[in-house]
Amino acid sequence: MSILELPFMQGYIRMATDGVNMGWHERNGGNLTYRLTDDEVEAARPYFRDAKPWTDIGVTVKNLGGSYFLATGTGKFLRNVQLEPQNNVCIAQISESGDQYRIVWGLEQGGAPTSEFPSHLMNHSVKFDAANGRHRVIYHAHTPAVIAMTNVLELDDVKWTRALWSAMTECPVVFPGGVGVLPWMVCGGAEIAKATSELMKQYDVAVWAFHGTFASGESFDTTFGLMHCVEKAADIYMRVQAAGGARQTMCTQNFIDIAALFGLTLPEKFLKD
Ligand code: 2HA
Ligand code: ZN
Repeated sequence: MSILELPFMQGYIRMATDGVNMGWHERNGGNLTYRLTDDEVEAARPYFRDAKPWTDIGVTVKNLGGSYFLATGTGKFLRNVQLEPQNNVCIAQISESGDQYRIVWGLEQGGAPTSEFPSHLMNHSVKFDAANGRHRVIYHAHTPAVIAMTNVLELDDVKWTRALWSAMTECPVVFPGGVGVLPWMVCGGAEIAKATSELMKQYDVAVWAFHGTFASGESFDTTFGLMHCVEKAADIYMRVQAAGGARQTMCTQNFIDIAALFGLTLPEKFLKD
């Protein structure tokens, strides 16, 4: 038995590899973090080695104090995660005060968690409260159709949600809360972390203009599926634009009918033609 055989590790590796196969992770693009359950921490603990020194996160995530995260290493290529997980990802423990972390496993050739660790942790923190601890996965990917779309559609939550919902009938079912959109911002810092986590109070998806997509979910399957659905809808939107624009499209009543069928509540602000 090795730590690499534990189901959460297998799920993480599979998701990273699936994202690479989708073409979302050129070079060191994108990153993935997962908050371990208490049982998973106990299963992994025998493989922990001498912890690295405590390091400032740069933000404070009080409600995540004592949690453990499986995280991509900064500068690491997601395509290498499958081949050498121990050198490309790490498990980081958050201090009880929520302002520091230390590596307890992985990155055996050195390194630190993803440059987007502050963003990931702030979003885990917001989602921990917003979803009563159910959300465990935060995923950032360089999704080409979404990035292309940030060049053509006004960077507005309502315009984007309507455009994506209208692209494909499944969309309002998969992300009934809609999507939030951020203007271009410097990546990797506390500012983009704060702005994204503001959006994540109401959305499970945030679009970063000219950069990519940020998604939060309960499991590897649902979070990957969410990213996939948003990117596919953006791709359909861009194909329609390339074909000269929509001649007909779904309307508000269609969304209301879908919501009724699936027992969903769609925010009012997205229900205006
Ligand atoms: O991990 O994607 O946003 C590299 C990035 C930074
Ligand atoms: Zn990125």
